[in-house]
Amino acid sequence: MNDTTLGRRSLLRAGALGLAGLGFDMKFPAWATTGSAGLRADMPTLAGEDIRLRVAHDRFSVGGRTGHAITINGVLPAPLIRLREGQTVRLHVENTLDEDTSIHWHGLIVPFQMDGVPGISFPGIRPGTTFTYEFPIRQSGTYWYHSHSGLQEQVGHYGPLVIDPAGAEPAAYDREHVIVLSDWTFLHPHQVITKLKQKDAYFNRQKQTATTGEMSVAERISWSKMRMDPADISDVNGSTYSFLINGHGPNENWTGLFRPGERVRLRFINASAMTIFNVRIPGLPMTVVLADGQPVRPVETDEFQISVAETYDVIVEPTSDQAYSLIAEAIDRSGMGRATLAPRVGMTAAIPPLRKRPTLSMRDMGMGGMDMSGMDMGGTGAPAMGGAACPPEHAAMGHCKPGQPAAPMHHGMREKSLMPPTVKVGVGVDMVSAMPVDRTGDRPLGLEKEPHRVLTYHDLAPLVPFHDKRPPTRTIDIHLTGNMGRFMWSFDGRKMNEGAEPIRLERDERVRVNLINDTMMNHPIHIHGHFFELVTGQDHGHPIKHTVNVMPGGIASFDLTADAPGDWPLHCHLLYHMHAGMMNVVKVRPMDDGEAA
Ligand SMILES: [Cu+2]
Repeated sequence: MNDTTLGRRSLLRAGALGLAGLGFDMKFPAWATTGSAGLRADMPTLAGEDIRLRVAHDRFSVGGRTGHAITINGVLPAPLIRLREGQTVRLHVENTLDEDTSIHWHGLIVPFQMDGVPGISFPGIRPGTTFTYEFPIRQSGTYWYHSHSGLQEQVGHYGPLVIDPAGAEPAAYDREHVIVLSDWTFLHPHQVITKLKQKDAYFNRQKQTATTGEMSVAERISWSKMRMDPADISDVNGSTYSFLINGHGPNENWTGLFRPGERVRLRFINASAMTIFNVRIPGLPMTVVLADGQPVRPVETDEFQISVAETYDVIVEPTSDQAYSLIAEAIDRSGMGRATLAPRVGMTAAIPPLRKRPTLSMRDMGMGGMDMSGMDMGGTGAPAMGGAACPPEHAAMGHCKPGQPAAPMHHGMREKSLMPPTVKVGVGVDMVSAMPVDRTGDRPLGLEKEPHRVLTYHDLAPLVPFHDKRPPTRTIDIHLTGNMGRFMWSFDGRKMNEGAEPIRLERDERVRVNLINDTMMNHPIHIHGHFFELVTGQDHGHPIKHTVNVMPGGIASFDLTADAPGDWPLHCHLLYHMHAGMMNVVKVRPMDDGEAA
């Protein structure tokens, strides 16, 4: 069975169930209601200086089934919070659950006590209590907010946050829609974890057999010798997930309205727990104007990949009186989110079938710099690669290309002697990238051969250059490590909850951080309280981001100005990876009162 039939069949099945069997009324915020005319001044929205949010147990329905959810003010996604740069806001969060909760303001520059991470920034919000966050708004753009407690984010505890600039809007538009992408499962999140730990690739039901796929016999033998599966793209996928757009499943077909000739701004937020999406609107080019809330030089594309926790703002200009399908295809092609942009409710456009499932390449295995012919898969490694990352003195020149290997060498995937002594090599580290390379200019996984334009990080140029022009004075290597079979994830082989040493930064220090992915999965790495410059080596400058997707077997480097004193999480934003321990704390000292680390 190919992916197309799978996709069509599940769509038909869900369609037959329809919405008739729901049994209760779904409540959506106005902006997320189908047929929305977009964000308008007369729309009820959460704005002003005092905002009340109530976290509660709730129910959520999609595809004819209803399950347990945790919602904010009774809606999923949570309400849109709309603020203005320069204001101060007080957010009163009431916890009606029987467990602790929290809200983290993703991408917002706040005092660290207001960052909302239990055990790091504050104690959390106890059941039956209200916590008031208060902070000045020092930025503008598209952001979001979500629980940082347990696995609540998986069951609906997330919503969009838009900040209007104090001055002129960098991108002119006539109408705007918020597009929140997410993944929903009727399994309890703890059941998801149990299944992930019990069986390697439990949710991956698209396994490549000996008789299918495009791989040669030699390639298949290589993969099986390495005890790895090139179809392991996502840990949790469409076999359990419904992919939602603004809280609506594909058949509910959330529709956003436009008038032909308008410039329509779409604020994409990937609020998924685990799903990286490929986004396209067939027939309609998209001009990217913001990435992670920060303005970029407008760049036109036909498709972009949005990793978990990233945001992209795009402008589209539909000129004719027709509908367009908005497609958010899961990275492993196990399903899609689908919505429609149309001049009138009820209009639809063709839905492209799911494309062919991608498989991992040698580059994804961390052998990016190697000559593939003559590869020794057995694992007789010669260590001493060194110099994988850019020396900081090259950073300011903007020509740095981290991760270029010196020469082709023969390594195995499990040659742990390649790891530097700073990495703890135990059962939690099951593979090593022998030759990791900078992949920030690569097309994202699975989009390598698409005939149309595909956005890469190299296409992103900041509209306003980063304020700190100093070259970094120190380099920190962080290895993204894991044991896929046992679902263990960590930085440098040490899990957060097993006493990983915090990363200590001097206040106002400028550091180069090299994220070296020793696993075969994408990891969206996010730092709280700061934006960084993603080192792309492009003459047009380095984009300013809060989250970077580090490709399998790849290196991504960023330059950070440690200007926010406090304790800040640095973690993989795949919820179950973070939960498994792929997280650490960055301590920036001294504090204002002189407190050292
Ligand atoms: Cu991860």
